Amino acid sequence: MAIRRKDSFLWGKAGRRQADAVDIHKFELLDDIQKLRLEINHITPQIHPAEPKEQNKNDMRSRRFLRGKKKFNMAPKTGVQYLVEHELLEWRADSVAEFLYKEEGLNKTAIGNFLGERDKMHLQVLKAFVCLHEFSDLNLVQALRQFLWSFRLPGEAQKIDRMMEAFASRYCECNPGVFQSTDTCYILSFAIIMLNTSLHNPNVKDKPSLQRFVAMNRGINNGEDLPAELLTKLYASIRSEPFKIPEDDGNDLTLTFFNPDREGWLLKMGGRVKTWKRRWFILTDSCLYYFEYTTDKDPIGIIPLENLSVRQLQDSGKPFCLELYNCKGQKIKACKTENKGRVVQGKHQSYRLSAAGAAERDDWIDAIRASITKDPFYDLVSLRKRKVISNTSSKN
Ligand code: 4IP
Repeated sequence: MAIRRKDSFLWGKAGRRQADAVDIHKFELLDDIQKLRLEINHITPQIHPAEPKEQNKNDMRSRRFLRGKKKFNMAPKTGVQYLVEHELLEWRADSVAEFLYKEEGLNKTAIGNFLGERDKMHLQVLKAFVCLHEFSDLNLVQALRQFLWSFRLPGEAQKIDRMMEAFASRYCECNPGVFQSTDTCYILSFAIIMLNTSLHNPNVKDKPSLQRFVAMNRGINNGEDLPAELLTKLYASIRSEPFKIPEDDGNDLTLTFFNPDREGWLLKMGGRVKTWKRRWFILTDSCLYYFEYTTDKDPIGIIPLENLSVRQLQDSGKPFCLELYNCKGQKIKACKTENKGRVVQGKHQSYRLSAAGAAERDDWIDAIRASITKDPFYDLVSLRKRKVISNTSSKN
């Protein structure tokens, strides 16, 4: 019994020691837990707000990117400028070109307008954009289908000229040996576009035959004929399927490509009294209309552009001037509404206009020229044909 008591005493002591050790360990653990808890509490505010911050940053970027795209669709240059300013796009030709080529939701008319600008950077972007197209082993019609679907050609002849030139260079680069020169590719591309219009526009009654298409393209390969099989294949492809044009509003490519409508503020000098008036000009249907306000329904004056020419002009009073004049030196046939509402003949020997900047002036000149020219298609192509022919005859 005594032993048992002693044992139990001994056991009790050891047990208590063990229990104490457990207690100490327990307190140590609790202490650690508490410390950890405090540490976590201390760190948590630093971790948690960081997530929404990051999240907010990303949300903000996405919102700005979307806003930039919307701006681009309304005014391409402003949109790109906005994206660049917010570091969402690099102001490098290849980055901008990739954005135009790959980004979803961009308006193809806006892309065309942006690519058509003529300053150095835009020309580089156009080049980089065209280089993103892979035309290797495609025939010319296939390549044109791809190219003409990637943006909408703007209305101005000079812009179309630059774009088709870039296209022809790229096609020849991807398919060496098919044509003897870029000019050949350029001329044939236009011939194909015209063929498309003639074959698929219901207003064109006289549909060109394959023979006529072949005849039209005689001698365009630096004085030589292109292989008949090639022309036959291209003709058949266009006949079986017209070009698909972005935001298609009909098959008439002459209309689709040449709608040089333009509007904007210009200063106009009076006919007899030489005062400058700010007027809202609209260019459409080979006529220039001017209004006092953008919202006016009736124009003050109408200038039919038939038989007129346009040129840049230095004026001591105003910068960035252009002039509409009659090549034969005659008075310009135009009409205007007088104060009392009477329509009278205009009294201008020439119309002197002043734009807000040099680029704007040049764009007006281009647009007016494109509108004056009856068929800019033919003008562009005949210019190249003359070049090819004169090159060939100077070699012989
Ligand atoms: C007027 O000068 C305005 O410039 C007119 O422009 C112009 O007519 C008149 O030319 C010119 O005399 P004042 O207002 O200083 O008198 P707008 O019609 O745009 O107001 P045009 O033919 O340019 O429209 P004449 O040629 O009508 O005198």
